[in-house]
Amino acid sequence: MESRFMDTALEIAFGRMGLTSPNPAVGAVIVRDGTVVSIGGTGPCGSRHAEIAAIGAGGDVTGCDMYVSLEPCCHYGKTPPCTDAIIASGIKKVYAAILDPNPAVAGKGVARLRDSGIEVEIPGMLSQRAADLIRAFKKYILRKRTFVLAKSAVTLDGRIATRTGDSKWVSSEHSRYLVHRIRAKMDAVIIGKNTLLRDDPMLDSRPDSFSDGVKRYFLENRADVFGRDNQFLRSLLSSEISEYRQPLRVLVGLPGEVDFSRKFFRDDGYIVFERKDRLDHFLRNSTGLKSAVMRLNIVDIDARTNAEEIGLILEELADRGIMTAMLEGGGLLAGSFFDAGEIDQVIYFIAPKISGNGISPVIAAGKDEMGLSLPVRDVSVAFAGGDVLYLGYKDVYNFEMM
Ligand code: AOF
Ligand code: ZN
Repeated sequence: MESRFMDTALEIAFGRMGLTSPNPAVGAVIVRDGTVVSIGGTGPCGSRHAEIAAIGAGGDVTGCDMYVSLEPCCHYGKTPPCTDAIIASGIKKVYAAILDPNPAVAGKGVARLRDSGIEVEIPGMLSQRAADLIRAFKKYILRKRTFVLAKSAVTLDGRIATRTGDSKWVSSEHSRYLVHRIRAKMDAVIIGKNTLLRDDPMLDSRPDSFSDGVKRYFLENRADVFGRDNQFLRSLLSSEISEYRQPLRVLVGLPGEVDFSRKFFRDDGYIVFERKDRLDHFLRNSTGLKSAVMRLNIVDIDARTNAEEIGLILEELADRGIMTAMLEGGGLLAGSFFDAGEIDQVIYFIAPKISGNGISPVIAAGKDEMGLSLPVRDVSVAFAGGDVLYLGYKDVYNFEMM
């Protein structure tokens, strides 16, 4: 096993992230005698899988090895099983980084290959890196809910804005550039109505608008990752991202007045969620809002509690093929996801400044004892300009469950 080939497969997988949902992004590399013969990545959902792309690009691959970032599938989904194509191609050995958490596959792909005489190895040391690329898929496939990344830029005293609400800017240009790169990998970004009104954000991915100095900073050997060697973070810092996908804009909570001149409403790439009881109340009390609501992409949520509301929003998004979403403000929005137990990942940019007072990134009901705080696990840290980028997850990636 040569880990450099799996490095390539993982890089390809990262390159496809955000372009395949709700299918996981996978990379495959075919090797003969220590030389790469062909590579492939997962196509848009419903089209070909990474292994099929690599086999298709490889000519005669009899006797070759395949390195793939996820166990090859063995079921008929929207496409036929990759295992059958691998068997037919004459590939003699498969290195798979991790098992597929999809119960339809989950080890059966490996078994199918072995039954046909193909040697399969799962090199454990690479499983961790592959796992971080499919965390969202795992939640999606096992719970049919969208994976939530809570992103914040905070001061050393943990504020996302001063006491007057000013927040331009907490973090460095380098950090903001990375946020645009993260957006390119997200299926959706979510804001609350206060952020809509106060910031009028675009919420698109515009890394090209940053200076060459910032772009070069990450390419010039500053891309060290400390703590867990997280593939998503590693690639985020230094890979070329050639395709910038624009995420769906999601607004949770309708403001009392809908101002269509907000950038959020500039085209159809948005959706608004509001609780059914509140929407009915609004509509009874405002004729203006009634005509505005007719023009909105709005989904009403029939929920009685906050946790129920957030759960239904994440199920509705998952139904629409949204596998990943990033919370982009403000504190109340993150607070309601926190209270609902639906923050799966955090990325905090910690800026070297102290504001003395101001707004918290998570305004929730809170916990009475420090021991009840949400633990953040599998932590990685990197530098972004003068800021520290801190990344972690709610859950430890559990390989045994699969
Ligand atoms: C692979 N290679 O590149 C990906 C896989 O509906 P389908 O046919 O597209 O199958 C989707 C399932 O296949 C998905 O839920 C996951 O288990 C697996 N994804 N498998 O062999 C790939 N993206
Ligand atoms: Zn497949």
